[in-house]
Amino acid sequence: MLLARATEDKLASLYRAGMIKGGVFLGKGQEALSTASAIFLRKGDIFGPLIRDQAGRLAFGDTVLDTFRTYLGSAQGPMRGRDGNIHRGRPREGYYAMISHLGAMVPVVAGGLYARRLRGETGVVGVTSIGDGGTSTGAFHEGINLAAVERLPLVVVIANNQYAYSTPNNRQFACGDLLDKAAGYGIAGYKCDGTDPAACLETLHMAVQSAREGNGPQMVVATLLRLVGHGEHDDAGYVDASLRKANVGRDCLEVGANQLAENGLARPEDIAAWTKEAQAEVEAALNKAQREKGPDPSAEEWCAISTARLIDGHSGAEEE
Ligand SMILES: Cc1ncc(C[n+]2csc(CCOP(=O)(O)OP(=O)(O)O)c2C)c(N)n1
Repeated sequence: MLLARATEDKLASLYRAGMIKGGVFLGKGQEALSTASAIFLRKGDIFGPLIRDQAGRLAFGDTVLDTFRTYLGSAQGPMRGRDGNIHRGRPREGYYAMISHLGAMVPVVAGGLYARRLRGETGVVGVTSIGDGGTSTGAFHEGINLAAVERLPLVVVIANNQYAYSTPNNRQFACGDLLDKAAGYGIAGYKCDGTDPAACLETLHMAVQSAREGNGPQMVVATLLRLVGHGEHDDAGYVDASLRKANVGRDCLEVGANQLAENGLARPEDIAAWTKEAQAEVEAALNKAQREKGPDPSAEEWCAISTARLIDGHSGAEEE
């Protein structure tokens, strides 16, 4: 969580300094949920992150260096400097590159799980994330419906951050609670406080374990507030001020620090030291990525995405 926050703070300042091309979408306030989404996955599992999942990406094994390489367009990044900032992954390792069309990751991860089943692999779990807005899309419905009928080991994590971009919940869905959708699909559902790291860990542990044990798809709905705009271009002026002061507006990093202190697991000075460590790791990765070259279209295959090397999860830069 600390590493994700330090990484994203740096990305925000690079964006403001005009050093990043394209959008920057941050997960501030969603780190507890995002980390918990990926931390119980093992080698061989599938993780299909969404825009606000920097923390989950790191928990699944992505590196801060690959993060900066992608944002700065380094040819040594996983997408060889050829794709958008958040569309990075290593598909062969079960780390799927995000698709911007909302909802699409649900059927894609469901399809990945189905393919594993056909290959005879067992005990695999796939986790994917979606926002409250994304739950209104057809792809979300189709993906979960298929997973439910096939009883695929899919965990769908819904971050209800109160707004779909600037559209509030009451203009987005008419069911009393997003969790009601789980019953509609005939799958298990859990609710949790997305600002509470211990609650997120407990809930995701339960959901991932249940999917792994063969109980079919699991839906987790976490309530929180996005502490930044939809993207760095958005000042989030539409957010109701009372929400920021409410429980839902708490910063999960502060909640986590208090939980650690209350349980005698870490003192504030430990957290300060870990924060410094994270910042140093971020600086080192940024310095390295900044010195690397971008792609050279005249020197390599233009359609990078179709290359076997990329699908294999190698940047190709290792051999250069
Ligand atoms: C199918 C589709 N429709 C519209 C968009 C444009 N779009 C990008 S983000 C967004 C809002 C997403 O809301 P939510 O899922 O709640 O996520 P949040 O940004 O609030 O975290 C929209 C409408 C899109 N990417 N895909």
